[in-house]
Amino acid sequence: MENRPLVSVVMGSQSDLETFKETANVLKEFGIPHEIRVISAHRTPAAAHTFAVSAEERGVKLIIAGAGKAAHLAGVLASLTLVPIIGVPMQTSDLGGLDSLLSTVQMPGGIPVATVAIGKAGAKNAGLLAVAILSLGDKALRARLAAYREKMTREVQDADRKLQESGLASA
Ligand code: RP5
Repeated sequence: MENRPLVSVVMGSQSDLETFKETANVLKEFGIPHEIRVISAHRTPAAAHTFAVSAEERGVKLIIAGAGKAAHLAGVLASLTLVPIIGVPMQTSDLGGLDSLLSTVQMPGGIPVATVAIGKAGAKNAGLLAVAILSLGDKALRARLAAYREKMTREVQDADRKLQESGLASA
């Protein structure tokens, strides 16, 4: 039997999937049981409602939600559940994602959406933030997150060492 998802990843359109692959890759890498859904707050409002009000009883601990333009998906879901929501603003063609950013981050006081950066960097960080939150109650997961950070540190150090050895770094 499939593990029950701890994290739900919800996007407003199939066109957001390329961005959310970044989130899925992180959750896969850390072995977090998750589900990925396409649900739109304005095109499928009844499905958005059903999803949000049933998330907690299905065992979902965190929702990562993202939509583009002024779609408000993360805020709408947040209004319907006590499950914490991480919002990912999609990059857009007209305003570069500033529209999505403002519609996600500027929630009026009372219903929070923890918003990450626009686009792929935000989608990746949403996954990592979910891992960090879940690792508060999971020592093994915390150790894997620490190892992930250490690997990043080593990669930067190696890049710097190679640059210094290349002769290009000083004149
Ligand atoms: C939002 O509108 C979606 O999240 C997507 O980012 C944007 C455009 O959607 P499509 O017209 O490509 O389906 O609801």
